[in-house]
Amino acid sequence: RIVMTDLDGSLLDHDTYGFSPAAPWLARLKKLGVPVIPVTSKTRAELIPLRESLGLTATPFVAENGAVIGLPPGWCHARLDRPGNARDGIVVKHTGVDIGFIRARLTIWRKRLDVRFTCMSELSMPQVMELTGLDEMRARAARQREGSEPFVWQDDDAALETFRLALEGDGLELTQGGRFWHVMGRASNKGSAVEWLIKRFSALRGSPPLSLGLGDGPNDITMLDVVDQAVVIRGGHELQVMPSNVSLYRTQAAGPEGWVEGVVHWWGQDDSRLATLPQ
Ligand code: 2M8
Ligand code: MG
Ligand code: MG
Repeated sequence: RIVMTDLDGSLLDHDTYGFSPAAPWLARLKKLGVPVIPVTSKTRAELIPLRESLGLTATPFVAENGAVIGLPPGWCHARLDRPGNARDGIVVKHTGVDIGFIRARLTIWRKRLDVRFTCMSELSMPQVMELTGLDEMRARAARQREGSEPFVWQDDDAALETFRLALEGDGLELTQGGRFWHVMGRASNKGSAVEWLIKRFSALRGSPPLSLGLGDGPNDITMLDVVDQAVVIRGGHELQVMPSNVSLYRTQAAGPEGWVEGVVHWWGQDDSRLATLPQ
């Protein structure tokens, strides 16, 4: 078995970024050897302290909505991956388009189309902190992007559609998180990254896992479409489009309480049911 989870608004509270209601389940899954994989808009820099506090340093992660995948040593393949050069031995894969190209195209289209938006990299540090509720260290880490740029849209819906078409011609795509729009390479999204990790898991363990996915936002739909069991966690705003997964559960509770509700829905209250589920 394997868990693929969004962080903001799902495993983490939308406002406080706390996860205490989910802590007992994280401990239980760890004890059972079930990998819990963060699949998030957050950056690699943000994930360093977060994976530590969540107790998820031995599992892979998907950062920047799929643009970045990190593999810890236990998930590396002797012939497919070069040894990680970072101190923690993580092998980093960049699946999409470089941030320099993304920012250059955003600047060009803003001028040509005369549309209004502000990128996270253009906001001052106090503005990022104010908008997200992150402290200074975390806000700084959120700005260390490698393959996706968050922005605040300040124009109308029609202009957004024109902007979307323009970016499409550059091989770029938009996706929507809890507070920001994100622009990234068309080949990268949470769903593709999750499929890739499931294949890697299958190659390493000899058989495919039963996968459970949890998320609250439009950017989670591609992920919730490729897992065996899906959970849409109640969020701040109603999803316009629902995942098409037939095994879909929608929670009553939001954030980490909703996360627990979703895990319990599929995998039961107690360890006895969990232990009898297929691997
Ligand atoms: C951004 O991501 C969230 C995901 O839902 C959003 O779009 O609102 C990213 O900039 C991420 O790096 C950051 O940690 C988060 C903070 O709320 O906002
Ligand atoms: Mg979210
Ligand atoms: Mg997210």
